[in-house]
Amino acid sequence: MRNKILDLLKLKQGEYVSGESISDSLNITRAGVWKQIQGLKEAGYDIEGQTRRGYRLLKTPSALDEWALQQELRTEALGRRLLLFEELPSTNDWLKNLTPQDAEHGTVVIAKRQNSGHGRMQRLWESPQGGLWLSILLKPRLSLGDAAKLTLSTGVAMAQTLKELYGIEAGIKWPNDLVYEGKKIAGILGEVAGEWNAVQSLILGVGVNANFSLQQLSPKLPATTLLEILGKEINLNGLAATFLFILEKEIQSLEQGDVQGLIQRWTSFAVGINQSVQINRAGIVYTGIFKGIRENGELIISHEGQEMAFSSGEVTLRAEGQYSPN
Ligand code: BT5
Repeated sequence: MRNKILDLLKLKQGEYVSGESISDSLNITRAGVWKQIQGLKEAGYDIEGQTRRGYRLLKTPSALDEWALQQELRTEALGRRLLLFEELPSTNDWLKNLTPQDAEHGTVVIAKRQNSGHGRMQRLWESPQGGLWLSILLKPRLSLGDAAKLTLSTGVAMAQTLKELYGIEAGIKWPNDLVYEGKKIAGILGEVAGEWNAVQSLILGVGVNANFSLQQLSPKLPATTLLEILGKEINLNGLAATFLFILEKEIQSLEQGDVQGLIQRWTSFAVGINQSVQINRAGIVYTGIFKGIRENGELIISHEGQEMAFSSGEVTLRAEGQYSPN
């Protein structure tokens, strides 16, 4: 009902729709219409009501809202099936638990908060209200090796989104943390659902610290939020929609085989290129110059005149004055 009323108001955007015509179209009482409108206002919709003219929609909410997000979506597949929850343990886990018949390409699930959000290696991901905690289920037309590159695409898409929407120049810290002035603003988690050969589903989870203050996070975390940077709340529906749009373009370009383009864009956002870094592999520390990444996502350093490559599961990367995850 709520969404039907919004559809009616949208049809006449900017103009008044009488309570009577809403009640006639949807077969509910005038009091019922009024109640629904109050509910919408409480959800952050700016709806003006005038006694004789009716209602008009002035603004959609900046808090997460399914209808408002759908209006902003410009994608072909991503988010066309969209689920929004008040709270979930983890949006990645929710998609992982879908039955294969339900695992539709492009499904997006968002939670307003997570009580058991996680990062790589089951590290805890703090997910208070006001953030964007979103996961996407993909069945990309890619080999397993190329599908693994989608976490790189996700980092690029988020860095581009933050730049385009807010002018924030976030960097990508290998393998795929998004950092701003050395502090983590977003994290990405790519996981394969079930047996890769049997199911071929990839889950991309992204968490963005958006409309909440640093006090909502553990005090020692080297983190920041969009609210801290911008000093004001952003429209979470716009953030999600723009990110999905840019990510879809990245996925399409990878499906067309443009790995080089992805590596270039990733490198243009990478933090620490051509700088001295320390890599810790199983307790042994290698110092070298960070040269970039290989097509398979491995990090390359030049160490005592030789190139060395490291994969993300096995090492941590540190650079002077730079954020280091754990
Ligand atoms: C990540 O892991 O950065 C991936 C985070 C992915 C979160 C999204 S939210 C939607 C979806 N559903 C999920 O359950 N997960 C995904 P990693 O690189 O392992 O970093 C984890 C580390 O980041 C933690 O050990 C903390 O040190 C730090 N951390 C935790 N919460 C943070 C936050 N909100 N902001 C910044 N840093 C945080």
